[in-house]
Amino acid sequence: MNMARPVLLLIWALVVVAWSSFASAEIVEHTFHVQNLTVNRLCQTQVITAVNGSLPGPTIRVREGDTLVVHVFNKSPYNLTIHWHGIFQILSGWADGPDYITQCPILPGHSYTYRFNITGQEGTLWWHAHVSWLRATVYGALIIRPRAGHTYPFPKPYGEYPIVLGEYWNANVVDVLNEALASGAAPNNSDAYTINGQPGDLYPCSSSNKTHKIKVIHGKTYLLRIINAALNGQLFFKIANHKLTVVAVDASYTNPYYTDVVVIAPGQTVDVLMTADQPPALYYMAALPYASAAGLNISSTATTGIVVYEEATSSTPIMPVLPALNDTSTAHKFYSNITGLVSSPFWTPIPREVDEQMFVTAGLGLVACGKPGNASCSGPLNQRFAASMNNASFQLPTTMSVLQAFWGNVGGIYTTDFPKQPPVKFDYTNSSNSLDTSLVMTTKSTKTTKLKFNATVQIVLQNTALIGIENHPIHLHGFNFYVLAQGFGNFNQATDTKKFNFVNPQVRNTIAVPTGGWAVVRFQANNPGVWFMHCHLDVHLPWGLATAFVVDNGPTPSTTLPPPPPDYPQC
Ligand SMILES: *[C@@H]1O[C@H](CO)[C@@H](O)[C@H](O)[C@H]1NC(C)=O
Ligand SMILES: *[C@@H]1O[C@H](CO)[C@@H](O)[C@H](O)[C@H]1NC(C)=O
Ligand SMILES: *[C@@H]1O[C@H](CO)[C@@H](O)[C@H](O)[C@H]1NC(C)=O
Ligand SMILES: *[C@@H]1O[C@H](CO)[C@@H](O)[C@H](O)[C@H]1NC(C)=O
Ligand SMILES: *[C@@H]1O[C@H](CO)[C@@H](O)[C@H](O)[C@H]1NC(C)=O
Ligand SMILES: *[C@@H]1O[C@H](CO)[C@@H](O)[C@H](O)[C@H]1NC(C)=O
Ligand SMILES: *[C@@H]1O[C@H](CO)[C@@H](O)[C@H](O)[C@H]1NC(C)=O
Ligand SMILES: *[C@@H]1O[C@H](CO)[C@@H](O)[C@H](O)[C@H]1NC(C)=O
Ligand SMILES: *[C@@H]1O[C@H](CO)[C@@H](O)[C@H](O)[C@H]1NC(C)=O
Ligand SMILES: *[C@@H]1O[C@H](CO)[C@@H](O)[C@H](O)[C@H]1NC(C)=O
Ligand SMILES: *[C@@H]1O[C@H](CO)[C@@H](O)[C@H](O)[C@H]1NC(C)=O
Ligand SMILES: *[C@@H]1O[C@H](CO)[C@@H](O)[C@H](O)[C@H]1NC(C)=O
Ligand SMILES: [Cu+2]
Repeated sequence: MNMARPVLLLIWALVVVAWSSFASAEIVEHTFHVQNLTVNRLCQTQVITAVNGSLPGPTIRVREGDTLVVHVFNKSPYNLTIHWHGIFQILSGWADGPDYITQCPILPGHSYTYRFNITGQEGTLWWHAHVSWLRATVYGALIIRPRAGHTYPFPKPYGEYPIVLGEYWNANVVDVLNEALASGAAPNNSDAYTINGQPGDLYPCSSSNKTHKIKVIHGKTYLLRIINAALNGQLFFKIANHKLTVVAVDASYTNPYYTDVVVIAPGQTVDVLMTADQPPALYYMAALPYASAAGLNISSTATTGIVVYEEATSSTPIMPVLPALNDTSTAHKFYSNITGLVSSPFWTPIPREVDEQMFVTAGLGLVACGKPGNASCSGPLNQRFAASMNNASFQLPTTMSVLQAFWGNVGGIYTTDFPKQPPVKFDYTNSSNSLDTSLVMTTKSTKTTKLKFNATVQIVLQNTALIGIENHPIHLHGFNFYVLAQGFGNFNQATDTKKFNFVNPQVRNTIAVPTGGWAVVRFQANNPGVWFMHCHLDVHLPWGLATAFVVDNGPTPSTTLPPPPPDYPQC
């Protein structure tokens, strides 16, 4: 009796431990109510579209291996979709979200349930609307922690905070976009950047009690999960007097990278450790744009939040010195110097044989005004602003999603003739041909690239100087890619290939291609479906800076896309 009881307890404990590790994958279920919300920012009230009455919307927390189910009720006046940015969506492409690529929009008054597994990735991702400009206010963090019994590849932080950077208009953002699309001009600039939905107290009517604050205890280390949810602004981010250690980007672990400044493009995430090792006080965290294009007239007021030490006595926060808006060398140092963590459990070796070699120019251009009579448009040369990849300016279908057309073998929705090389070779980054009328005009089409299942794809992304050079953050849905090299000027096959990092390249889902330069990425197309690749500046996406990959099914049921869910929205 005396012996049996501890033995039974031990057996019971072992069973519980074994069961909990088998049963560690959970179904995490949430409901999003998307509807009008009246907010007060910058001395004005504004009706925005928001999830569950908050800006940012709810933070979703899962563990690697979980199934996420989100019921989205569209009670807004606009067509809606939600994208789960950076999630692989293995065999669940129906839940990816970009409008007319993987689904038709959820109409006002309708709903759709997004259901997918989260496997093989952990860290910080986010969700956002993927239609029109709604993601300006429809966004939130999506945090993937290690599964039960697993740990981070760095010392466990004492606490953690999502830091979601945003961009705010004192206007209805759908109207701002539509006004620009109608005239052919560039859309109105935003009025402020934000940290967790607040511009911060350097802006008018943004008193300190509205400014986002995080509490820290002296001597403790915190994990800050920084997300750039801004529509168009790449951002420099600093915390006064504090050093930061980057441990992950785009939910992919990195070697520790020590810095006092983070640079983050829309679509990207950066996880940093911050030790509260300074004298107890108040310290601003602040973000200001990295404006890679010349001549942009953007806000030079920093958005701020406040790091509050528990023992602080002073009430005046200390401000960091931020880089100049055009500090490309600071941006490039950060963007190019981070390396991937080969010892991560999710690391896979870089495939050395390439099946599809692509060279893709990315940048701005113009499309013919096309207004009746000889009316002119308000873009450069009285035409319309446009953007393209390999001179194909992407046009969304209107009657069916590309994925549904692929699945049902329906013709007339998209073509598979996206060029693997630029159709015209020219001195891509030479600013003297910015407005060369023989080069700058482009045309609309829905050209995609068909890929065999599991093909290895390498893409040289080359920025052009047409209209103007600019750093474009190119985001690929459905896959992470290795960033093999980056540089300025025109990519040189002979010399730049030698710079490829096959040892520990950074792994990302969004690459900020250097302004007037290039980046080389490689990925393995091991997931059937339709995967959008596009500029994550929402000023350029509707202009056509996009294309898509159509990846065939593999040979087995476990590599074949299942049918769409019963509530899949139709056009
Ligand atoms: C959103 O709001 C609905 C209705 O109040 C609630 O049932 C749901 O739990 C909320 N979802 C989240 C993720 O907070
Ligand atoms: C939501 O706001 C828009 C204006 O942005 C307005 O036209 C619409 O009537 C509002 N809808 C509801 C249900 O309040
Ligand atoms: C998601 O995970 C569940 C539970 O492990 C599994 O039954 C289901 O087949 C998975 N779905 C996909 C699309 O792989
Ligand atoms: C864009 O800015 C112009 C000039 O300030 C203003 O007249 C116009 O109303 C703005 N458009 C929208 C949709 O807010
Ligand atoms: C915030 O600060 C303002 C001005 O300092 C004050 O009028 C207001 O009552 C404060 N609001 C809250 C909720 O503390
Ligand atoms: C920049 O924008 C501000 C406010 O919108 C305006 O006052 C200023 O004149 C503009 N500057 C230039 C150089 O266009
Ligand atoms: C950045 O802008 C400043 C003026 O605002 C200018 O003096 C400087 O030359 C610019 N630097 C670069 C690298 O363009
Ligand atoms: C990367 O860092 C190394 C030293 O840490 C430095 O020598 C190099 O210039 C950096 N690269 C860039 C592009 O700044
Ligand atoms: C448009 O311009 C062309 C060439 O300048 C001219 O021949 C034509 O009459 C114009 N049409 C209208 C409707 O003004
Ligand atoms: C793009 O195509 C247009 C025709 O649609 C042509 O005029 C232009 O030269 C091409 N430009 C480039 C850079 O390929
Ligand atoms: C895809 O190809 C890689 C080699 O490039 C191979 O290791 C892997 O098993 C393949 N995956 C599938 C699902 O066939
Ligand atoms: C909303 O989506 C439906 C279905 O695709 C489409 O017919 C309609 O034009 C869209 N509305 C707007 C305002 O884009
Ligand atoms: Cu862009």
